[in-house]
Amino acid sequence: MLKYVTAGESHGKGLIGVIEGLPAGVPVSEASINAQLARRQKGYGRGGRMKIESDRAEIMSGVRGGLTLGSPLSFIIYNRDYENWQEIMSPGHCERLEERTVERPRPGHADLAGAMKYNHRDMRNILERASARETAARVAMGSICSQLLQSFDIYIYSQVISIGSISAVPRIVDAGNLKEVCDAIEASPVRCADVQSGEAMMALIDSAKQEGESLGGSFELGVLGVPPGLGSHVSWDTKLDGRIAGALTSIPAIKAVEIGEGFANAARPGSQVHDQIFLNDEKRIYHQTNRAGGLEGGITNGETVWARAYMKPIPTLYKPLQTVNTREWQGEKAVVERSDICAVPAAAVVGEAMLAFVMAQAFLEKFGSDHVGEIIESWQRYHAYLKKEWQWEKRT
Ligand code: EPS
Repeated sequence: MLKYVTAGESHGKGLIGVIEGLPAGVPVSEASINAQLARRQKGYGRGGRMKIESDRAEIMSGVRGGLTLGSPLSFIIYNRDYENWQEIMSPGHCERLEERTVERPRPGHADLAGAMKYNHRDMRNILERASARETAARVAMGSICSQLLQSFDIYIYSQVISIGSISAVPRIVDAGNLKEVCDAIEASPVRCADVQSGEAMMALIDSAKQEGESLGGSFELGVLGVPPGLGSHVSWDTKLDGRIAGALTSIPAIKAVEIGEGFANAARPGSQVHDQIFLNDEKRIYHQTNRAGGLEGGITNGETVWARAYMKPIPTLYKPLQTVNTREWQGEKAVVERSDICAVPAAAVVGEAMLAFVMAQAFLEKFGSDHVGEIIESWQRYHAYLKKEWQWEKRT
């Protein structure tokens, strides 16, 4: 069973990740992890922290000579900002412990609920871990899962489809245009393939900044090259759509997820929702549409798996909201911590990481073994079976 854990506070020494259950023989490089970390740091609307950090993962275990060993893979990403916070965040004696105490919880943040649960009078003890900084470790973890999936020609993409009130028409991504669309997305500071909508999104972020506001939005994620048969209909926790939705809503500020055209489908009659099944010229089975997002009964059906995630605005507002001072017990404005105005483009990269994890987990459940070579054999055998018995063939 593939699993991972992260540790680390936003202004502590660094972020640590441990991944267990990876087979031996997966090509992994620090350079490819770091390329993903750099993508997460970008995005129009990010705050001052990203100017301090230059996130780099150092692999501590589980890889030798560029290949996984089958043992737990661990890595560390040092926080450069720790230099400025040592006397506040040190695990030992803190000279300036009281200096950045948080007692005015931000509505929408974990501050108050976490402080009540763990009995921390200083809510910094909550916000340091609740911070989206933790997602750097997830991106490092996810990039390793992506490297596994790529060995089997399975590719993940993301595109931003809205920021605040500005929406773009998402590009339909397939194997034929994957590179072209992804290049356009990467070139956009808001990860939006439509240049005009991207500019409108950036203008909206500029005005939100001036007004002391923050903004949410939404993004789409897709997985190309997925075989049918990942996940299962048999139990609530084996259904892959549920696992994807759970993984995506675990990303800070993600409050809704739709699989395929989930929201629009709820308003349509069945005949305009369900993807009809055809045979192509080579007598191979396929669905002409993909409103189901590549998942039926919680099982992949061989089409592109796709989902959309919806992010609320970041709870730190430079024009702070009303709250209660929990030391003085009087109404006051919430604390203002340095923050982003909009982090939807970065969240899309984190979404890719979470999706890579869930897909790699499901892939290993189906084809899993201790070594990549055996997985390749198992996948080839399964593909031959699908072709012979079910008229299904992987499209390139
Ligand atoms: C983030 C690091 C944080 C925030 C942001 C994301 O760093 P700092 O608190 O030092 O500015 O910029 O986190 C949040 C918006 C949040 O609400 O936690 C990062 O590395 O992505």
